[in-house]
Amino acid sequence: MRKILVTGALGQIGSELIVRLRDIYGSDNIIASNRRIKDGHEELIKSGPFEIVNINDIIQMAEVIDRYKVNTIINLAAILSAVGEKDPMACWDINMNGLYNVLELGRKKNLQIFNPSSIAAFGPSTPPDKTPQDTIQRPTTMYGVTKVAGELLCDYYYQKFGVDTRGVRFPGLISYETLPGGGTTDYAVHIYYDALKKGKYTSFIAKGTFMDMMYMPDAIDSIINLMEADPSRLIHRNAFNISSMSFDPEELAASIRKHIPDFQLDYDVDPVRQKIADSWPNSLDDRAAREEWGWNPKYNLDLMTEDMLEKLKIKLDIKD
Ligand code: AKB
Repeated sequence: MRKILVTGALGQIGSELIVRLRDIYGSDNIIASNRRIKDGHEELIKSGPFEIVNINDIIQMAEVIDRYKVNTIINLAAILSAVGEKDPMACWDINMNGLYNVLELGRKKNLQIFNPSSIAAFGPSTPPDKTPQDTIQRPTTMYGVTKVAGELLCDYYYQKFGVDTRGVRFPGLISYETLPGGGTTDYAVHIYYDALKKGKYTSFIAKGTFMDMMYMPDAIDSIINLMEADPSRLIHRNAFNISSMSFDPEELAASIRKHIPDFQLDYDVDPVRQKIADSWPNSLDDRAAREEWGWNPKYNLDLMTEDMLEKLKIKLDIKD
């Protein structure tokens, strides 16, 4: 029986992953954790075990792992790209020193570990279109540096100590439950809120900037399917390219206009986030994930837009 500790559980991914994991494995077997309580997550906190855990405190983490007999960690605690550029040292501390603690506990206590990487693990010298699974990785953000180093560290713990580490390179993730916290791809979430609330959106990412994106239900499936995959089929383990769509702000706006015909998009480009976006690939080649563990996303841009608008209308209490 799995006993899973999820770090960063009150973030954009965690808040939806916890619900799915509790459905599949049983509420008592999923220990949600976060470094602090955040408003708006009362229901999640009450729906099963919840602990305050700081991944930089290995003693605190070890105590929680022992108390609940945890055998799996899904490590979602991280600082994202835009915030990482404002405070690179904090980004390194949480993303790398925190991961090191997670891996050390994995080694000492024989745990399976999922640690997400990102399209940010690539940089301006990476082939930008249909970026291969194995290619040049010279990122130019601190977040990207921690993601490449994290991929390598997870590989090392598998090869040297046999720790069952696994991970994917997430693209921009779009969801309606919890807002993303300080990434470059966040515009693709904010646009849906403003489309419904104001009928217009000012994008901080420029027209013509293509990035890979994914709807949250597919991202959640990727974590669960990879963790459950037959290990003998995994060649890459820690850094699978996964992708379900690639678009620029104009294509996203066109998809929204199929439901809100008067929706207006204009631009006030943020040079910091634009520079980050320009350093990332336009689209990834995800054949290794498809071949090694059956990655097969369900949502394309229009299916995602339809569902996002429908769910957000309910959440924001917007009547037709
Ligand atoms: C970010 O924009 O920083 C994240 C990511 C692509 O990893 N959404």
